[in-house]
Amino acid sequence: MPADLSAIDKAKFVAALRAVDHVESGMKLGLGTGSTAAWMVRCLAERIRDEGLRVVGVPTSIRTAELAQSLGVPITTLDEAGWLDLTIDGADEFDPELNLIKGGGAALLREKIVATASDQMIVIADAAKQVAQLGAFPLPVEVIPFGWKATQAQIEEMLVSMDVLARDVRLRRAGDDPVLTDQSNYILDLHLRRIGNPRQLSLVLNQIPGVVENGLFIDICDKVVIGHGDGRVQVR
Ligand code: ABF
Repeated sequence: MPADLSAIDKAKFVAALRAVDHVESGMKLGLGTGSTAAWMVRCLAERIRDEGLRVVGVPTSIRTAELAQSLGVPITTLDEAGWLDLTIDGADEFDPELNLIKGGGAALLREKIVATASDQMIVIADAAKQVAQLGAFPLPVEVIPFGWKATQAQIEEMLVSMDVLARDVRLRRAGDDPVLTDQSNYILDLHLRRIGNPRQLSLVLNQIPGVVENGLFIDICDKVVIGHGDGRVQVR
């Protein structure tokens, strides 16, 4: 274990390390995005260097691709790889049914495409990501820039019609500019506090013209590896 890790980084590292134990030579992997997934890429790189592990990864973001390349983890495209054996990725929240909110890193579209093109998805997360009910984390929704304000208005109307209390629906900005995803789309963050029926909300959101994808991952995650600041690991 790297020295001088903060408690949160130790939690992320031990979760990543345990998840990488599931990786075998010959596997085609989905490589997640975010700081926890970055530890996973580093752990993979170490096994490739120390054990000669033979794997290829499909990155879920440009930044994960750059990290993997810098560390000598072979990467390819999803079209080249076809079906994947295992995707390892982070999450912003997970509930008792292992449903997730993802997209805090604005990578949810590629993450969902890669995760659903895999035999198995393992989420790696620090214990703070565990919730009884999804929604405290603002739900990211990827929308095309064309007519985004109309899309936002339709989302707000839909939430009212579903009696979903929306404190706010906000365009994600970096300074004054909208955040652009790797697909050059925008992200709207839905501040809902709690989501009573995530399955229904996910289905309805994606029917709204202009919505590309949302950050609810329903029935996609097979296992969550939970890291704790004291080095303990739990598997759900
Ligand atoms: C990515 O990892 C995003 O979908 C999610 O928002 C993020 C979690 O980031 P971190 O591991 O840095 O907490 O998959």
